[in-house]
Formats: sequence, structure tokens, C-alpha cells
Amino acid sequence: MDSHQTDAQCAWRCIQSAHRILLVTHVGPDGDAIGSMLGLAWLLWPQGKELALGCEDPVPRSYAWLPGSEQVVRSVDGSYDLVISLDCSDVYRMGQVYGPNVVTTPLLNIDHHITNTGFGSINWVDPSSAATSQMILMLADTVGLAITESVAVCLLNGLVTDTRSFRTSNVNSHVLRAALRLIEAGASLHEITSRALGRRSMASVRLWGQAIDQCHLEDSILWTQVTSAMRRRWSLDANGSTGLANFLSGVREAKVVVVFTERDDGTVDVGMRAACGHDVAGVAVQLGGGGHPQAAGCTLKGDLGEVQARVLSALRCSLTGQEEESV
Ligand SMILES: [Mn+2]
Repeated sequence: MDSHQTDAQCAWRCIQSAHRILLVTHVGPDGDAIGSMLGLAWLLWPQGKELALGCEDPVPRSYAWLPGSEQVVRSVDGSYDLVISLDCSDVYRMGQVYGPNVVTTPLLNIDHHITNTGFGSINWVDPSSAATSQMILMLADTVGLAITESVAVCLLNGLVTDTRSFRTSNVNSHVLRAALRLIEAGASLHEITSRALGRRSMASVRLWGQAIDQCHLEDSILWTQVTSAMRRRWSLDANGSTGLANFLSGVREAKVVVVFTERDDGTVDVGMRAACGHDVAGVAVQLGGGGHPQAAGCTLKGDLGEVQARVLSALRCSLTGQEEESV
């Protein structure tokens, strides 16, 4: 048995000893957040566990078709024997769902971000996994749980979205084997890729158009912004800019891409992407966020202009440092 399986066994013992369990995923959920939470729920329901599924923000439209998505609630009360955080790199990512009613409850932290702060009472953090959903599949396989079609669909959704359909640099034979297992268990790769990655509203394309029109490229840093006024113009919430940073990361002249999205609560979401050979996770951590070397982010308080100045200067510094290191 390898160390990953030992970690999975340990997480499973912790889950087995609990009956009422709160599953929590991160604010502004992506396909892996929702997929890993629902996939784990579909594994635990047949075990007779009583579950609550919490996420501060609503399930994005692209993932609302996943089985069980209607069970996800935005606030929870009551008491639990165990809280399981999924795909959260730090305690704040759980948002308000991690409220006063559960702060003293044992917390199992299951995540694949290299920047994970180890905030749980038990931490199973595996940066070699391409998605938290991949870890949930490993958990099921290690302890011998059946992969039903519902489990498979949710977990493959996580794997597909976090790897942008198997295109990221961390995709290896283990990732493809995991995907194969899920497809064999009944998940449709075509349905997931088209629903999760291939569909968007006309309004969001218009918003992208406006944001792309306003792109700046300086010192190999490509950046743009999505202001509250732009989102109002196209009647879009903060999800309207989802995918834009990934799209821009294809620009040859850019080493780093940043999309600043103004939120309604006076904060700015900073989504960063790095070309291969560069790293944005360091800057994200420095600014109180987290992520992966090639894709990371943070949320900062303050006026859009101030936040931009702060982030761009941190990125310039970091890029200079990375270049000096590589010579
Ligand atoms: Mn993830």
C-alpha cells in the first residue's frame, strides 16, 4: 500500500466514525468543487450517512444538471459529527458555511492545492492529483466502494474542468486512468465537456468581448478587468468572467495573465494564469490566496485601481525573481 492509499484509509476511518456529516466546498465554486462534493455525497448516502452539502455561492448553471446539485444549500445550522472540506486551500475558502455552529467540530481537509494551509484536524492534501475529484475516486477504490453512474458523472466533471479537458501540464497516465474508470462506470465525456466547457450565454460572450477589447500587455503580463458596471450592462453575476483567464492564457506574448473581477461586496477577485515555466501560486499566497503553479488566485479588499497596482507590482517582482533563478 502506498502513502496515498494510507492517507485515503485514514480519511475513511475518520468518515466511518461519523454519522452526521457536513460537506463544504469553496466560495465561487468551480466544476471540481461541485463535482468532488457531489461525488463524495453519492458515495456516502448508500452508507447511511446523514449529509448536509454547503456552498456559500449558488451552483453555477453549467453544473446544475449534475445529479444531487439541488441538495446543495447556501447556509447550514445544526450540529455535525464531522465537517469535510473539499477543494479548499485555506479555511476562509469555506466562507460563511463554516459558521459558529461547526468551528469546534472535527474537520477533515481533502484538497489538491499545493498552497493548502493544513487547516483541518486531519489533512489529506495531494498536489499530485489533478483534481480533488481524483482523490475521491482514489478513496472509493482504496476502500472498495462501488462507483455508481452518479458518482462517476460528478467526479469526471471535476476532472474535466480542473484539467480543462485534459490539457493542463499535470495530466499524466494516472489522470487518464481515473477518467477511464469513470467513463467505464457510465459517465459521458462528451456530455460533460460540452456542458461544462463548451456552453456559454451570449451575454457572457459580449462581456468577454468588452474585457478583451480593454486588455493591456506590459512586461509580458496580460491583464484586463471586469467591472461591476460591465456585469450590470450584460446582467451577469461574478461568474460571467469564468473561463476568460484560461482563454487569454493562450496568448503567445504573455507569460502571465490576470483578470480582475469587481465583486458587489467591495472586493476584487484576482484570477491568474502562468505559461509553462512560470509560477503564479507564490504571488497568490503572498496576497492571501492560493492555487496551483499555472492557475491561482486571491480576493482582495479595496478599489479596483489600487488592487490592480498592488497585484501587477507583485507579479513584476515575482517574474523578475523567477527569471533570475532560471539563468
Ligand atoms: Mn480543484
